[in-house]
Amino acid sequence: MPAPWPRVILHADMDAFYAAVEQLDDPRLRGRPLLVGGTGPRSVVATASYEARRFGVGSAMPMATARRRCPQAVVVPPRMERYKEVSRQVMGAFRAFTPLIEPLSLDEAFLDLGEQAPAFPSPEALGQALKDAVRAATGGLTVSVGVASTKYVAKVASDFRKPDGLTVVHPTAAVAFLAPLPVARLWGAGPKTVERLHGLGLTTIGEVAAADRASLAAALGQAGHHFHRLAHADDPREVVTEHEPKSLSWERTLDEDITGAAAIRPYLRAAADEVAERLRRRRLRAWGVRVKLKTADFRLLTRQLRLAAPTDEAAALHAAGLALLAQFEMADPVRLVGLGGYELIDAEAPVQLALPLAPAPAAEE
Ligand code: TTP
Ligand code: MG
Repeated sequence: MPAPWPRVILHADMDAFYAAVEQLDDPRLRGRPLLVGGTGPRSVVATASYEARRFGVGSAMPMATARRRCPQAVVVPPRMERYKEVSRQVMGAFRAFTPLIEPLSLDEAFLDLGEQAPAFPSPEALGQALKDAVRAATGGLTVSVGVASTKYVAKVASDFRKPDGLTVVHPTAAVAFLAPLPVARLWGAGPKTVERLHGLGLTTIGEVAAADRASLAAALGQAGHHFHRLAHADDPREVVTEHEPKSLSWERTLDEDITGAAAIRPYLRAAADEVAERLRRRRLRAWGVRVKLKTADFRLLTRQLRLAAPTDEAAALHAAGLALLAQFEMADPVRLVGLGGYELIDAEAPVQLALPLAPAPAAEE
């Protein structure tokens, strides 16, 4: 991955999510206009398949209107439990890339690839790998992905070529990427803001970027500063995960460079023993296992996976380490080997949850 990326942030958003799940589960619905929603007089469309969107129907439209515009559409009621299940598969696929995930809804999340990004040859390869992982985890669903160095630009980018899109915006190209887009694409700009911006003669994001910040602030208050910064692709917001990522790892810089999986394996054994012992000492278990290699020319390569169950056992960490090792291309000499556990949880927690409720003491006179 080329160096000039201060941060590598992905935004991923499933395509026509509820409708796509229905088409996945029922092949007869594939390729057809489909509306997901109720059919009562006050029902609205939750989402429409892309085949139906051509007829000008979409989310939040009254179902009656949508059916008038697209009478040939099949209408199916939502199955939330199933969408939640697929959402877990999708988020699980994301988690194999990074523990730094900020889900925004069932079908959408930010990912901060930080440490993991150097393992990919290019941002395009990274985005494609994420799309492939989602397709594999769900049995065939597509996701649109934006790759950028800020959350805002990544979000706009994921929407840029929907469905099944992949848009990479290099940090140096971000301002030019945003410039021709309408001001409604400024994050946080609702209809009122859009009207005010239009009133100032500003219809594109580029025009907002070129506008005088003081007059924007005079017209819009604090929001004026905010939109001016966004228009300059300036968005320092971090990807916020639910729990702080903690990890425990072991790594060694070797006295001599080594080459090939056979030479690396003994270090993974030692690392697994050490990490397991430290996990047990702190009463923690790891959901994730990561293997890190640094090549003789100082490239940092990582592979990680999420276990079926959290562990503090050396054998499980070692097995995961070996599986991860097999995913590297082992041609180059290596100067550092590491293995870590991440996404750590309290070892006691699941045990306590599994305990049956203590029976209430029998009342005795
Ligand atoms: P979105 O990601 O906004 O829409 P989408 O996935 O259907 O289509 P795309 O991203 O390709 O444009 O929302 C995700 C799901 O949330 C959507 O499938 C249905 C549900 N939803 C509603 O129930 N009501 C709504 O008004 C919206 C916008 C979404
Ligand atoms: Mg979506």
